Amino acid sequence: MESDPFVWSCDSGLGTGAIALITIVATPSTLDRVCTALSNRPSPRIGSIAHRSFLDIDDGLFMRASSNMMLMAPHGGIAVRHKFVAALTALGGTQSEMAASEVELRSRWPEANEMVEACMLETLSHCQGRIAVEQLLKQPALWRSAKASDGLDHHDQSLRWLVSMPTVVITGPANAGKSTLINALAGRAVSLVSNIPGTTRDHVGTIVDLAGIHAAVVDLPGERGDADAIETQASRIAEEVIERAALIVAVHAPGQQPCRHRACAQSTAQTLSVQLQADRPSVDSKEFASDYCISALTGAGMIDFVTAVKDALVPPAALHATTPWRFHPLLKSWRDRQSPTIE
Ligand SMILES: Nc1nc2c(ncn2[C@@H]2O[C@H](COP(=O)(O)OP(=O)(O)OP(=O)(O)O)[C@@H](O)[C@H]2O)c(=O)[nH]1
Ligand SMILES: [Mg+2]
Repeated sequence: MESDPFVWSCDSGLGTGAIALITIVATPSTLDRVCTALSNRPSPRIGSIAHRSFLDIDDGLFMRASSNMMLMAPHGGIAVRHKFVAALTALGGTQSEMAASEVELRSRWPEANEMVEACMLETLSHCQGRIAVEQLLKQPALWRSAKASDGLDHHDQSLRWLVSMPTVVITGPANAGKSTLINALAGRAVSLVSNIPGTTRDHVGTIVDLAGIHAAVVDLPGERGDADAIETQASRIAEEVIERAALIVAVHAPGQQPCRHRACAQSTAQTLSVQLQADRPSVDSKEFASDYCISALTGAGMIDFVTAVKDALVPPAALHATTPWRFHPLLKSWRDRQSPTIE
């Protein structure tokens, strides 16, 4: 009957307290086996909580957090805890030094040799983009060779858009060429293009690979003085999108006055100003200063512009760092235990 070993941890610590919080991480069948041995009934359904009597000594809550994790809250007194720990040990359980969240992560990635590898595999499973993958693959070696004096927070902010997709908004006056630009970036027709001002009446977004970094690029409706009720409503939604933006691309066409949503002025996001339609001859083209002058129609200047967007989202210096990057929230507590003197 002693099969399929499992790990458990006491997240409330092993001192006495009103309630002990014990977490078991195991396969679903082992969770059922352990639960039945303790309380004569299998584990509660995923996401549910059951009040159980157990070991003929106490009663308390059994909570099924996920397919392979169950939390139990028996009385925290010495006698109950001792009986509980003895029962778990007899059933094949090993107490883990790690926090329950770490145990669960390791159980999801059994092929990982260490915490940082499990964090890397977990993050790789949901991040996108060539640069994110390259940076993550470098991390186990960087963490292994890191000295305790190496700062941990240094690159967290700079590299955050590699693991959490940034929003890049394109904003500017009607007819500037915003929809033409998003279509060129996406390499397909995402947004309607026409020479009628006000063609884009609501925001349109798509995920774009910007020189190796994936971003949600959003084409906002153009700003016009004579907006109708629907456009005014769309403009309010656009302001909310701007508030969430990691980067604002403020565009205008030759001869147009650059204008921005009110939210742009309040935003702390970095802004790139861009003159579009650079292929069109215009006496006014130098009138308003811009960081970039490009043509989405001919492709002129597009490579430099896309590189600038990528660099604004993730500074190149951070990509060449030789100190570790805390790309997963569990790495902080894990590292603290490895090197108690750090920070
Ligand atoms: N020559 C030239 N024309 C362009 C370029 N980009 C856009 N246009 C033209 O400019 C007009 C407006 O383009 P859109 O992309 O619809 O402009 P928009 O900023 O999205 O306009 P709204 O949706 O009304 O705010 C269309 O006739 C496009 O063909 C460009 O790079 N060069
Ligand atoms: Mg448009």
